Amino acid sequence: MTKTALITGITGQDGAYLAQFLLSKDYKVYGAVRRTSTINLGRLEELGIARDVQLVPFDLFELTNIMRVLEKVRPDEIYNLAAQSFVATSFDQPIYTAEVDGIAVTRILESVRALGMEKATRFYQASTSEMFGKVRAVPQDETTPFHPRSPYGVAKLYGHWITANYRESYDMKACSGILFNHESPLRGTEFVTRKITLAFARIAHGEQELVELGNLEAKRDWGFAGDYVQGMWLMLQRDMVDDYVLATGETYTIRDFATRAGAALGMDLVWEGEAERTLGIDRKTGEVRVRVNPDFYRPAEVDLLIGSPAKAERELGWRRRVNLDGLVDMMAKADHDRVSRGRVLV
Ligand code: NDP
Ligand code: GDR
Repeated sequence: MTKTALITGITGQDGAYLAQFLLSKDYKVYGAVRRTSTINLGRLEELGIARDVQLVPFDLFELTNIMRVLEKVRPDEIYNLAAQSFVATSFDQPIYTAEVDGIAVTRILESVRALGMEKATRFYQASTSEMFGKVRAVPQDETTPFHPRSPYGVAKLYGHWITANYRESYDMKACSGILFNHESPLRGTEFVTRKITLAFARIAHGEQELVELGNLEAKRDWGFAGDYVQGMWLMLQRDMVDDYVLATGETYTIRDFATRAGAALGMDLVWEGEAERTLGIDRKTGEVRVRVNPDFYRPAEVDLLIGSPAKAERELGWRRRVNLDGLVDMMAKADHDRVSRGRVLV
């Protein structure tokens, strides 16, 4: 029988890949979208699925609206991916971030319960490695204590625990995926990986002179978003739902990522500002100028993320297929190609 899924955040990176994956499994896919003057369908269009999903107006602040949508759609599975997802912005908009990434999760869970749908509807919450924050263990897994370092991480921790609370209190099939950074050609341009690949592509085409970055020494465990959305689905298919880490088990600095992105386009880098001083790299040889601008530093940083996907591999049979070089190559070439064609997804 055809299953029905409701995805919040369907216009974002993960929402688009998840919708594509669920459609390939014959799901009827509803996308919950907030009303804006122009709905951002760029990613769904790029994947060629904009017409295959049913969009429903949905506001995370409006309980009555959430209830009406759930009553109409009656989803077998809800994937709550909508969020103010940019860590840096959460320092400037901490209260808004708490509402959207934290309290709104309760609005959805409470709506499911109030409608008596808790036995029929499964719920996935998009939790994050940002909840680990300050390094307490390496690698981080489902047993590692949390110590978030941003308003985003704190808000997501609330969403994480309220999901566990509804599972334990009301026997709901609700779980969280604790996902480490995952990227793709559909990544937002404010995140460091895509900021780098897009800037390098523009520099290669003479459209930009240099790129300014913040902390080059932070380490991240980067995977491919297409692999991670499959893990979300696997989590909701279990009889006993549970929380899982999805990660690659490898970690690299921002500087490593930039160097590899340059190599993917056959370009050497010139490091300027703080980077030149601290790295002692010869300025004269490169073609791409990377300047460190402290304006991009965060009030508190997460220095090292590296996750263990062992539980997901063992219990869900989840495997990531794309490694860092594959990911960098995919993103660098996609942006190079887009800039060549004058069609950049931003
Ligand atoms: P994106 O930033 O690409 O997408 C965010 C989505 O949330 C968009 O569809 C956006 O809609 C929607 N949204 C934002 N604010 C609101 C709001 N106030 N009301 C309704 N919808 C809103 O994020 P990703 O796809 O990368 O991430 C998906 C989820 O996974 C997020 O919850 C994120 O925090 C979490 N996560 C992501 C990781 C990653 O590495 N990508 C890792 C771990 C967790 P619009 O198009 O209208 O702006
Ligand atoms: P992150 O991703 O904060 O890990 O959150 P982001 O790409 O924004 O930052 C990663 C690291 O790079 C450093 N950095 C810069 N970051 C940005 N954005 N721009 C820069 O110029 C820059 N220079 C250095 C940052 O300081 C940081 O250390 C992402 C989001 O998708 C979250 O929603 C998700 O929960 C986590 O990943 C897991």
